[in-house]
Amino acid sequence: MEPIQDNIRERFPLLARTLGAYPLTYLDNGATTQKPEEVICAVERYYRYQNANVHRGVHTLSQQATDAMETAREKVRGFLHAPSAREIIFTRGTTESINLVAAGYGHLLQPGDEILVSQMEHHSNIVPWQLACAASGAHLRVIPVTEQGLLDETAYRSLLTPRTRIVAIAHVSNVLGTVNPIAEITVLAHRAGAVVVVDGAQAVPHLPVDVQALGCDFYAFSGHKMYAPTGIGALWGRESLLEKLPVYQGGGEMIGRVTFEKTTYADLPFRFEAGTPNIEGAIGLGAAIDFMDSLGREQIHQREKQLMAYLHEKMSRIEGLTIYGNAPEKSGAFSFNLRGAHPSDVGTLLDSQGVAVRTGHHCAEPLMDRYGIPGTVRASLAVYNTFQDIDRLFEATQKAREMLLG
Ligand code: C6P
Repeated sequence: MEPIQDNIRERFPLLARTLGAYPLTYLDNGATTQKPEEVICAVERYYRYQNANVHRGVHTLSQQATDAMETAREKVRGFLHAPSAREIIFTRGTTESINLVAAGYGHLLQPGDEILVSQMEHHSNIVPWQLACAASGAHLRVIPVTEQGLLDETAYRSLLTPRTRIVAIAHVSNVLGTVNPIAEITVLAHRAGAVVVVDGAQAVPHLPVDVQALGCDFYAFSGHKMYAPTGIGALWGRESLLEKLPVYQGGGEMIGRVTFEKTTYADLPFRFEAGTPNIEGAIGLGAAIDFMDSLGREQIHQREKQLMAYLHEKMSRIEGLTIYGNAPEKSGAFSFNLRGAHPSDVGTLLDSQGVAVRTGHHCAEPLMDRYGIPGTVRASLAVYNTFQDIDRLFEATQKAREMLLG
């Protein structure tokens, strides 16, 4: 496949916007990406020509909508290289996917069991496990992060015991950009008898992901960070584990037979999809997967790798700039602070120059505590970013520095 060119930007209508006198430099892709024509058109097409509820009607429209949704499920299966589409559950996104697993384990865990999370987790991969601990009497244990922004592997090994039932870990950190070695983490966790739940929110937009090669047990992600609409995402789970997981929500779609005395549940994956699903979201997600496949997942990875290397090299030239996260394998997120300046002041001054970044704790407060900082400025990449975007970030940061620090 051909390397991706800068003209990929033309497929994203929003990127043509200007902000005042400045062209938009969109570097907040870790929060959400812009959407290509293909995705916008797929959603529009659904509403113009296909809209109907799914899995319910015998009429033609309903069958077509059902086919479109199930085709999208198959695309997600292929996207993750999962063995079966029965293992793909549509959710609102990463947060709901992790809550679904954690709520189930809240019923299965015993007092004294342990759940391991890392210090670099997003709140979405902490709070659901705290709730599972509260429900079950299990304990949360934390794998520390090194100064460089890596998981402390020695600590991880010593935290793994026969009491460990779950290891819940980000594939890629939304703050540090660190790519965690999921395959190795999983081998060790399985040896201890634990299941591995991976938060893939910041990985799927950037890296080819193969859940069978990773060996993990659950994998969660959101569509909106990978060019799809908001409000849709998926959970992949190993069929043998999903079969044993208590249901998450009750309602229509998820049942086999309901009487007042007893309700039986539908087969996988529908037993975890109560209520009318986000049909247009699923179709949009399918279109986003087609879009990424048309570029090549490896080509996306290679392009962003070059951008990340340039980002590091260029921003390191700024005096008084601290970079958080210096892992050898890093993807998506680039966090920094200017010595003596508050991150939100820097972010506001960047915005006034047309550069959109995120500032604050990035829903990773324990990680901020680890570094003793209130927050960072975070530039995060997508496939449509260019070297010129990084030059603009560099110049705007230099200017912000002069304005704030003289
Ligand atoms: N991080 C960011 O700017 P949802 O909101 O469910 O789509 O994704 C939650 C989530 C879970 N894990 C990780 C690693 C994430 O980065 C996110 C979302 C955004 O970093 C918004 S806080």
